Amino acid sequence: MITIPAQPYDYEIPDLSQVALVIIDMQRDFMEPGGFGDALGNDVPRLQTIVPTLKALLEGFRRLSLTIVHTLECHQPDLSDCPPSKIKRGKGTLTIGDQGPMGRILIKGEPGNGIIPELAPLPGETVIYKPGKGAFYATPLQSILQEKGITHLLITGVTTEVCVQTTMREANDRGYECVMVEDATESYFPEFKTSTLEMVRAQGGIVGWTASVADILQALEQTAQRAIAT
Ligand code: TIU
Repeated sequence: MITIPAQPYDYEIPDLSQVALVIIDMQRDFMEPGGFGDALGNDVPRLQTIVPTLKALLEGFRRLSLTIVHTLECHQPDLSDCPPSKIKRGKGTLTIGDQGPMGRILIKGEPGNGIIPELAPLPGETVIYKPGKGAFYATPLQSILQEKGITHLLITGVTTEVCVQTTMREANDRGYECVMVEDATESYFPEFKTSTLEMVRAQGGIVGWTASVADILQALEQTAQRAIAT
């Protein structure tokens, strides 16, 4: 059993084989000027603060050969998977499918839709392309997790109260034991990040737990070292 200090109480994982790191939408479209987040009028550079901590967690998972899932919010070039309501929403300077400085906004395969180079997936890591905010809607994520025997998810990425929270709620309803990683998720609105973390762990962990990268890494690495020693 792996025990991670967390809120509202310790989080336990029966075995390292059962946990996955889920990295939500660390894409240029949300992280850099000229992308979708910027077109919606957001303070885009503030998302950069989590890159070093999230990278440390990703590298820890790679060192321990644990399961890693990356997601990207994107649409087909013909927008056949994008509801008209989503295209109309926001009244930003550019909308989904429009040509921007990094290619077409939120379109799969465009330069601006890719994951930032610091966190680029490696071969063997699962990559989920998702048309919605949640990572389970219209994707093979649940069947992939079932096939791998994953029951516990450490959820990270951007933005805390949109795609990260939606994914965590979808996962919780599907029976996964979820942690939202406090210093590996960020929002354009600092108060929304704080509120989301509080909402998740209120009422005895109604949606799950929150924990820090340092506490997670320490617990996972101690367990792996114990396994080597025995
Ligand atoms: N706008 C915003 O905060 N987020 C999104 O549109 N997508 C994700 O959170 N990935």
